[in-house]
Amino acid sequence: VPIGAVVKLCDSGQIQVLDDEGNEHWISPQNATNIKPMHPTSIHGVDDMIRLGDLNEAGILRNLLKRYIEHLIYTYTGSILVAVNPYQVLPIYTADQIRLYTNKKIGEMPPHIFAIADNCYFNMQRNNRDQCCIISGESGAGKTESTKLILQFLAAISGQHSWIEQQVLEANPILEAFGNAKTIRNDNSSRFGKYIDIHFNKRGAIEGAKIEQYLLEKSRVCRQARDERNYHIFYCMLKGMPSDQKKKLGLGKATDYSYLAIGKCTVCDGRDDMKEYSNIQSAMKVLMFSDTENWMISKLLASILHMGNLRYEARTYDNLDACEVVRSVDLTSAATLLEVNCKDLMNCLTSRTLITRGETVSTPLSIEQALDVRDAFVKGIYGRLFVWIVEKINAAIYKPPSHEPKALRRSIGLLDIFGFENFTINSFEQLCINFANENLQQFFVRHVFKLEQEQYNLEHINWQHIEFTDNQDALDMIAIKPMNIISLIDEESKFPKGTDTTMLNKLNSQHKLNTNYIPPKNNHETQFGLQHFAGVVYYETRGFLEKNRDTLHGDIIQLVHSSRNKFIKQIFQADVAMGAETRKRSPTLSSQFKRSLEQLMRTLSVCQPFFVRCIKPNENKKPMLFDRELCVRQLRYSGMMETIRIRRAGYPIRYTFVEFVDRYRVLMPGVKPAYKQEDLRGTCQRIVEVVLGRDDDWQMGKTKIFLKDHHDMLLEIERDKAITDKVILIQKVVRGYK
Ligand code: AD9
Ligand code: MG
Repeated sequence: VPIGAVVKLCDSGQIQVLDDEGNEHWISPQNATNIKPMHPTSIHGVDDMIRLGDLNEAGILRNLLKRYIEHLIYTYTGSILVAVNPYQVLPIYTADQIRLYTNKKIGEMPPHIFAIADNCYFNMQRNNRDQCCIISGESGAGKTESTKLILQFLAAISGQHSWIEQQVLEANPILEAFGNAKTIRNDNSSRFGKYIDIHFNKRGAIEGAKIEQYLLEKSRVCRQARDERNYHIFYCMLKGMPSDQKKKLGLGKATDYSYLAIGKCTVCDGRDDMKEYSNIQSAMKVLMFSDTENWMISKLLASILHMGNLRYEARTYDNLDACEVVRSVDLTSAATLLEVNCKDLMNCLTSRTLITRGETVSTPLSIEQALDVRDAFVKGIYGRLFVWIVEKINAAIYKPPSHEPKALRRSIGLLDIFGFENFTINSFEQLCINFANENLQQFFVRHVFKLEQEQYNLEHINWQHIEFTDNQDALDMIAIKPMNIISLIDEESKFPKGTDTTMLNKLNSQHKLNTNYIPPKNNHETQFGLQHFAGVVYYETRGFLEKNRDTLHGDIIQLVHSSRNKFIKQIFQADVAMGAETRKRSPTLSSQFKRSLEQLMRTLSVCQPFFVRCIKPNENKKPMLFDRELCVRQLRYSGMMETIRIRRAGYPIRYTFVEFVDRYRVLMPGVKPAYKQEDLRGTCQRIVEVVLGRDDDWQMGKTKIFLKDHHDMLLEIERDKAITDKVILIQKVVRGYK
């Protein structure tokens, strides 16, 4: 990637330059041909990249770098916000800043996440339409922080300081405690996706919200990679819970538990688990978790930790591999907390009941099988607990529409999912995460490139087609076309004899010719690769089917059924009610996930979207470090070049003639409302010509007028003025009569 530099000295043909990263170079005349002068806009940078003179990768990159160094982390591309993670607390989120950004047009103030939030809010009211904010970027890029900032802004300008606003805000610490964890990419990585829909009443005040969650990474409860942690809540509980309570639960410190110490990392720099615990506790109070419920949750968490410490010994019965749980405090503690019979728990964890020809027989499990059963049980508990917690939060914050007609209620949805991931070893979870990101990318591509250009063509305006990279093919292969990857995995999961190997074979034979599929190099390899929009990821297939099936065997459900712990029974209620046969046929994880993503995409497609593109400046979680290679890669795959090009050439603001005349006729005295107009198109044109000038770059289509973002700002400012003038005039008239 070329770098920007300033000439310092010219000496006998040699040039000395200082580059953007502060390094000095001497350049000889032979090499000087590689040097290009910079466009004046690039030297100091621009806050909207559509005004960039050097519209090439190097120019874009330099613009972001230049601004980043000055702590200007936000940059527009039209109304799309690019946010580079500062990895430090900047003084730009104060109450004063909120006030400064309230009720402003995009472009009136320097780029800011608050401007996006303000515009969402304004658009919701102006257009009387639901809005959504799609926040994308890879793991650690800043999606979750951006989401919180938008939420904070919306709560502030909705302006009631009400209980419900506080509840909506306090949902976050709870969700993060149970659903976020330290990974090598991000110390507070979201291991689930969420869509928060915030509801506003007709006066624009927050009246409630609803949270949708997607696919928590359950495997983390039992296993973490090196230098990673389990979910925050475990460490917080062990650090923050009063000792008498801990004693009742038989708890010690984090390093005592194998589920918490596998990653060899039980503390996280910059996080105070003890303080977090008290924050979580108070948030739970705000969201109406009762003391009993809270205690029940702690009991389940503790039982998980005890179960993780169980030790097994191998045995052989009748030449069959079998095992036993070594009797220990952990075993009795787990049984006590789960309120089940200790012997039953032990049986469940070491054998399974099979029904053959109407007879029930108990077969022993090998150590490996037994460990799998235990882990499945633990994941089952944690996953259901998480779902319960989200439901509990929704019960507090979600208010079904009252008798007011539905049209009076509007919403802003914030989408914050797990970002694109590529680890050394990637599994089923990463496939789901990356599949979700492909979906979001397609939503972006569709909205910014496809639908946009379709409109221009339909309306017959002057337009030069802009090429873009479409990830539809990859998405088709993963989840859309017949025999797609997800459906093959699913089919194999339902097939009783299916194994990870037979699944891989099927993927290979079906997709080996697809350019987006990378088959294993030989028969021994268990990985396949996919070319995602954000790069190639290799997936390790071992364990795929098990994770996708996500079933608990009947003995475990039976055990839960026998428990005297009402809470665990409640979170397993649906499973207990189901019965063995239905349970076997219950939908797999990937099919559930696929369905919920489709639902999400439908929801988003009826909203007016805003896009925030988060960029991760370095892999070290460090401030002021701008890794140019890393950044350019993200800009490239997110289609930033093409986005700037289309936003620069395009007309993101559109009104039908009726809408336009009715909104802006105040700008031209004597213009009648649209319904009284005969020549709407002509009137429209007259208004724009007067306000924006005949030669400016706007266009009249067949049924709509096409404008630039800055036109919108200008028109709105003029309109505000005109209305204020009118009000003043009316006041004067009224006073004059007195
Ligand atoms: V993941 O896909 O959930 O793994 P995110 O959500 O994109 O990821 P997150 O918002 O959690 O990333 O940001 C990572 C870290 O960067 C945060 O914990 C902060 O320490 C840091 N960050 C991000 N944005 C900001 C910001 N605007 N100001 C200060 C920030 N720090
Ligand atoms: Mg996140």
